[in-house]
Amino acid sequence: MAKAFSGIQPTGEITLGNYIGALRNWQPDPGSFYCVVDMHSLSQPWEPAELRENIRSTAALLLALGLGEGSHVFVQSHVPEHAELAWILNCLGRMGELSRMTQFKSKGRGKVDVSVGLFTYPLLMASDILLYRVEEVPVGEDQKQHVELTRDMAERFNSRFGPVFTVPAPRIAKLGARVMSLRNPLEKMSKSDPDPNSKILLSDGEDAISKKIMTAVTDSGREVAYDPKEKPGVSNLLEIASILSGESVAALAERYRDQGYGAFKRGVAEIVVAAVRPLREKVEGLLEDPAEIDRQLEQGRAAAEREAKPMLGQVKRAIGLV
Ligand code: AQP
Repeated sequence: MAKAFSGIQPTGEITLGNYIGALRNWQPDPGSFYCVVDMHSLSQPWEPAELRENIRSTAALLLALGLGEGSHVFVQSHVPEHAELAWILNCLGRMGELSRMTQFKSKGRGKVDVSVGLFTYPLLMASDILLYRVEEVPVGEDQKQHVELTRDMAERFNSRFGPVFTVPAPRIAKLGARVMSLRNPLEKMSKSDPDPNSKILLSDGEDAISKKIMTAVTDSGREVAYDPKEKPGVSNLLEIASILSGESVAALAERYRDQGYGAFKRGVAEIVVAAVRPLREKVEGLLEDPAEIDRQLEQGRAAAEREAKPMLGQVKRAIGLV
């Protein structure tokens, strides 16, 4: 199995989009590292108490997925090498390439009242990845451009200072790489979306999930068919149901074709509830044992430090700081 690194921001409660697009593809492997990237969440306004809570619940989720056993789970700010390498990459990255990042364009471009961190965070992300000599970065479609920037940074560094970094590649699933908002199927489902009905949270109970899916925006007509251009709402629900049930999109569309949107949505809700419930219960159980969470995070931190420290040392020697 290829060594992988990936991270998730504790910017809010984790959504089904995060799960389908990213977390589900994170494999436990002794050479892989998965991270709660808490420093990234400082790039947008935050509340300290909420952030503290979100770091803990996000870490509990990664541990509930079993990633702390076969691989390593840690919190980014516990390993200071991330911030140190980020400064070095800030001095090697270019304004022009960062200005082309679509996430910055959609969240901050043209506004003066946004943080400098929102502009430079792709270089912190590059540091996160490059410290661990990994080959793959399993992410959703929205992060592909940032992984490509990471590749560019690694190649530029290696050609100027010698072969220090492994050049990683994004790993993006064919289906579910961009789960869409339930309220606007032309926008991605986002944990920071203020509309609670736009997103399914992994902490949602059966009633909340059913209500959100039953009120999801669908398309005109009543035929259930997979057509992301003409029927983005129905196609989004078909993709979600297919990934979580293992049944093909074609088979699901065929079954519900003439049953109307009501019956289709009830079927999707059942599939989502069955997938989310065991995960939610595991997370709730873990959150009752904060000492166990801390113990596993400390193990993850120590493993991460063993990789990150010598890597940063090598970088410093290569660029002339040591
Ligand atoms: N809607 C989505 N569909 C598929 N994958 C998604 N991801 C996020 N939203 C979707 C993937 O989840 C991983 C962790 O995301 P992140 O914490 O880095 O934040 P993000 O990419 O900025 O997405 P969010 O969840 O919408 O956060 P906010 O609201 O803070 O911007 C990534 O691999 C991402 O691709």
